Amino acid sequence: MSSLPAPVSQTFDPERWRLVAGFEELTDITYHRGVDRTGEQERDLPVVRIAFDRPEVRNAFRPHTVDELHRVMDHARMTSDVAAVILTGNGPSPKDGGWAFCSGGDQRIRGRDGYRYTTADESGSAAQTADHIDPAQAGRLHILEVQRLMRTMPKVVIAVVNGWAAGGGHSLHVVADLSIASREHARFKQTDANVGSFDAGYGSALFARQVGQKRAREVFFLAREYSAQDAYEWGAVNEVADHADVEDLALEYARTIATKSPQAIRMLKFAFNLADDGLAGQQVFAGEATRLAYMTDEAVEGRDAFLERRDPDWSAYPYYF
Ligand code: S0N
Repeated sequence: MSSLPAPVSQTFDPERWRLVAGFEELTDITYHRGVDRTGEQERDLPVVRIAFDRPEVRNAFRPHTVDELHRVMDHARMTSDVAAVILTGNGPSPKDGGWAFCSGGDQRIRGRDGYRYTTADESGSAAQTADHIDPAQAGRLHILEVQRLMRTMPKVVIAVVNGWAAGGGHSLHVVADLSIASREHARFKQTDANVGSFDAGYGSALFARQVGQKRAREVFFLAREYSAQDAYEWGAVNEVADHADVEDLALEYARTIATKSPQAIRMLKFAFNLADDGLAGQQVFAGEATRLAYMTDEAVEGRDAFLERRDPDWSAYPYYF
């Protein structure tokens, strides 16, 4: 039996998780694999937990946070026995006990010319000079790449909103496939227009598809604060749970999803996305359809005919079943 991981959040149960090997050096994110330790042998569960780990700033993300988030999300995407990804925020804040899912982009390091921050600098200070511009990061809104990854990965992403979901953090919950909210601590607020930013993609347009145009415009234009119950009533979250239970509930969702056909879940996710994602959504759906088609005898006949330098014989494959 391996030793238990350090508790990274008050809602985190070390008995249920192990650190993912190769990701020990993360600073802004924690990344764990679900485990079942109830039997003789420790057994991996088909779920990972990704959490923002900057509770002192309500889990705001700086460029380095987004780099790490993208890396672990992509690892989760490629881990073939992972069916679901839980995205949440560690907490509470050591400063004031406040809870956050994510409060969006770290406003201290947002610059007119894009991000002027290098991963070597831990200060997060706004006083960066041209000397410190990292060309690989300047001006990048690469949280949008994370959004696209969440949207296109063939797994179910479950947002556990255990505190503030504000600005770009609100958008991440919108992009997640499912959301669970803490009855006591989840708060929703779209602050983008307060700080001169605007998620004019999924964060607003997909949100409007979820809750309706009038409500979405209210949320963005007025930047009011809303409770878990409000979000539930709009259909923006799937379930409201006691704060102590939100992660258990997410694990239960993940374990249930893992009892379903992986192919069916994947095709359904891409089908749900298709209309809203336009040709990019069609491409993702079509990629899966093509992959399935390659497994048919008909497609094998086409391939073999080419390799054997003969005309394909389609006679066994009807135009109508
Ligand atoms: C979340 C809010 C509502 C919580 O209020 P509460 O509970 O009263 O806590 P505070 O006292 O306000 O906060 C506690 C400490 O945390 C710091 N802090 C909170 N949020 C941020 C943040 N986003 N960036 C930096 N620091 C943050 C507070 O300053 C405080 O620190 P101390 O203890 O030192 O005083 C409330 O905190 C709030 O409204 N936060 C700001 C939310 C916000 O406007 N977020 C940004 C919105 N826009 C985006 O996210 C767009 C994406 C984005 O910015 C971006 C992303 C990638 C690339 C570029 C960009 C870009 O636009 O430039």
